[in-house]
Amino acid sequence: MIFEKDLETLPREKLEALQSERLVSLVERVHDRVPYYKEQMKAAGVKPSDIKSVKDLHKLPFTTKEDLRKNYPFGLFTVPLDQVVRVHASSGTTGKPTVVGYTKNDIDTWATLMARSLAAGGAGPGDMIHNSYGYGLFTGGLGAHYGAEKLGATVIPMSGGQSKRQLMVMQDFGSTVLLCTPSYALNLAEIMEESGIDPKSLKLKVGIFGAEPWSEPMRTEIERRMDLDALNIYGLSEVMGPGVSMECLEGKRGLHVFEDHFIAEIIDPATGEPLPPGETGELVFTTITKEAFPIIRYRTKDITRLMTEPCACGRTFYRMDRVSGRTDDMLIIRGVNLFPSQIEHVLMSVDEVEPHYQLIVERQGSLDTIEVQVEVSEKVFSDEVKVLEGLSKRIQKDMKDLLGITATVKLVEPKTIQRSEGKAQRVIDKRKL
Ligand code: DLL
Repeated sequence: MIFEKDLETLPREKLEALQSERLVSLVERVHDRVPYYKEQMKAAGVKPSDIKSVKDLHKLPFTTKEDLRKNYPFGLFTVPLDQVVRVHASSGTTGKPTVVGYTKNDIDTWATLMARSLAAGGAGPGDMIHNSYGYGLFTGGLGAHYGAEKLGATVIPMSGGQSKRQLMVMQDFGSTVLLCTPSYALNLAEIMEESGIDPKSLKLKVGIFGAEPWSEPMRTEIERRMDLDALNIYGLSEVMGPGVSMECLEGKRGLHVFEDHFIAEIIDPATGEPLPPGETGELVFTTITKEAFPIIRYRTKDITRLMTEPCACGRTFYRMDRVSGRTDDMLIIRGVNLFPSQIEHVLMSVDEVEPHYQLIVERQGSLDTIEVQVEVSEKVFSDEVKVLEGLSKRIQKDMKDLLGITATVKLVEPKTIQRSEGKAQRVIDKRKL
């Protein structure tokens, strides 16, 4: 189902004209209202009148997480606080969080885009939306919640955690759509198996999973264990929250970017130069309809590429490929650049291991080393030492052959790696940088 058919299927020329019109007015607005943007534009030698269409976007300076921190908490808001009806903040593992604000209209736009996302996953009125994204300052819970209501579906505001209770509700209320992180979905699948719940006895038909990187084999694993279609949803607080882009059931490959609200660019993270469609680099967003907290050329640090091929669903919005990792999560192991999701990809193709893993990164001298800890099943774990050694050697060889890295592989007992209830922590970084 397409929630806003006219907009989601706009011919590209019309879409680009709409983007241009919205961009021009946005640039004037932030220039006039936010001293920070005015200074940045002055320093870059750009005037609002230089921006006449999307083609001029590259003239504008980037905004980074650092810039948001410098203006903490409300310095980049473009409306007075009495027009801000909600704030959210991203967790941020270091330093202050980044704070974002929404006007009434922003909340409504967000709900609409989340409704579009749910509809792209086949949901509609009559669906029981089981929302296990965390409620609170994190945008996942409330963002999805308002979208489900806007769609006219029934929302079950579960939030994360209390997994047994989640399963009880799923069974008793007849949840049809599951919203959570892919790592939590896997956790729920495991508890389902332990509790003897047959996924076929549930009404779940689709899962809308995001907020962290995951791989294609992980999709297959979750689909098999939960008996549903697993779709990818992407978003970030600085740009809005969940619902910036979403996969559709028809394509199930790449996430349609809601381009009437966000302009996506891919840049070379090292030089900042824009890259053509199809090339992989850092994703950059400009929001063109937000009122309280618009953002210009925000460097997401997420690595992906844009796909311009038409999609079977009829939406004209370009798709972004699944995010393979973040520039700041990239590991450099003896000169080889690597994202945790690539390791996930390799591990998932080994039958004897479970999809629970953790990467321990340490520094010996001037070199980074990596240990891949991965769980094996009870049956495999009780095998002879020789068999286990053979298996870890084989995985080590796969890592070398497929990724070019030398990693130590440690097979660990079932259930020893911490299960996630939200965003999984895959990397334990022991380097004292
Ligand atoms: O994670 C918003 C969200 C909630 C998205 C629920 C989807 C579902 P933040 O906490 O600000 O916002 O984190 C944003 O999470 O820059 C990516 O690095 C990562 N991320 C989000 N979705 C995906 C995804 C929410 N589908 C950061 N695949 C982003 C990979 C994702 N990474």
